[in-house]
Amino acid sequence: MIDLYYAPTPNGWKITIMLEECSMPYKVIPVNLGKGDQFKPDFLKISPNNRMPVIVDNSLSDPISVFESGAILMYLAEKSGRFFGEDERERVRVLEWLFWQIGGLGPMAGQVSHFVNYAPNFPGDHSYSEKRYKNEYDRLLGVMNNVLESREYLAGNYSIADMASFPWVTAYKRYEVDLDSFSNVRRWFDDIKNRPAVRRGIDVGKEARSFGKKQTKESLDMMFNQTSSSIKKSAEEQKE
Ligand SMILES: N[C@@H](CCC(=O)N[C@@H](CS)C(=O)NCC(=O)O)C(=O)O
Repeated sequence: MIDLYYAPTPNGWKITIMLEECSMPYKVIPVNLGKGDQFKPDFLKISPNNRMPVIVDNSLSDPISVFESGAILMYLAEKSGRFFGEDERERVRVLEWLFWQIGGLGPMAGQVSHFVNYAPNFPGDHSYSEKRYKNEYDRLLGVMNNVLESREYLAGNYSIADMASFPWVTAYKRYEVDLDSFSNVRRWFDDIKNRPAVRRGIDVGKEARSFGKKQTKESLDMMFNQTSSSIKKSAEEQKE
């Protein structure tokens, strides 16, 4: 059985979608990010970057933990033998688009989300930063639209690259993006949205979703005032 340390956010959904697509049994262990579960010493042992998702594969005689959503997707794709390309050439395409998501679409969309959903809680003029990230998100959707002109999915067949990218397109309305102006992305998005496993994956833990909801001062501090001392503090508590 796989333990999944999880909160219902786009990075978490990547993994619930993959587990559902592969029909792999898993147990969800909720990580309450607004309350600081990501700094608990036991969590940091398996996730030194104080982020979820993380999995622990207990089906092995010596259980293994994996953090970083891209690494988890690759681990699960290798374990299941699915969604990782059908030959060497397609596998390279899967890697290209998976890393494109991990290094580009995810972080940029994450920043758009920050400026749309959370920055208004902080004083100051955020318009330059918001525009900078919205433009970059727009550029990346354009890149995706181009590749999807000649391919049904990012790497050819449906793969972990699509499962990684889809969650970061779901919030397009809140990010004030007209998805219809990216017609290939719109077709791809609607197709993936209608997959039963994707719907099940996105529904996992939905009652704990917090985007767009009013944040407490405590949860804003927990999420957006992190420095190296946040982890040091946790390491010190562990020693006590
Ligand atoms: N690069 C990481 C990013 C994971 C990430 O940013 N997770 C967020 C939620 S979407 C998190 O755990 N945030 C906790 C925090 O900010 O303290 C991955 O792909 O797994």
